[in-house]
Amino acid sequence: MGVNFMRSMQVRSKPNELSGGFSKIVGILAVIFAMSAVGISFVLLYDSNESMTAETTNVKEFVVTAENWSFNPYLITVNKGDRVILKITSVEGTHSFWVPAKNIREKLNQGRQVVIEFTADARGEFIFKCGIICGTGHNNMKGAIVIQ
Ligand SMILES: [Cu+2]
Repeated sequence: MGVNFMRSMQVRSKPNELSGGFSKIVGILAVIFAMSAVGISFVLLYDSNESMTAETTNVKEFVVTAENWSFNPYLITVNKGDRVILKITSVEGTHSFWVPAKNIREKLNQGRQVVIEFTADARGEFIFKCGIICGTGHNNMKGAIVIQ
């Protein structure tokens, strides 16, 4: 009887060992998960801090082309406070990029990129247009910078 009892204990102890091993794995996984969760939250915290500081120094870059007789894109939308970089190239003819309200006026020679940089300091819609009489469609060469 005693031997049988021991055997049954041994038999019983086997699944216990197995489940013990299993719970060890679960434990290790839980630790790994917890550590990675802490790591992820650190990353999130770091990221949110970064985006918080970036709100005042957000850089918005646009590649703009001018041709006969349009700008592409003709609508440039940014947020107030953004640092705006416009990389403008005429791909056809000689034009200019003129923002009367912002005192910006740059000649666009074909194939030569002009970089205009400014801070969007006031909300509004600022019309830009070609400032060089460039042909029959000259008056159509306009667009807007929307600062919201
Ligand atoms: Cu023009």
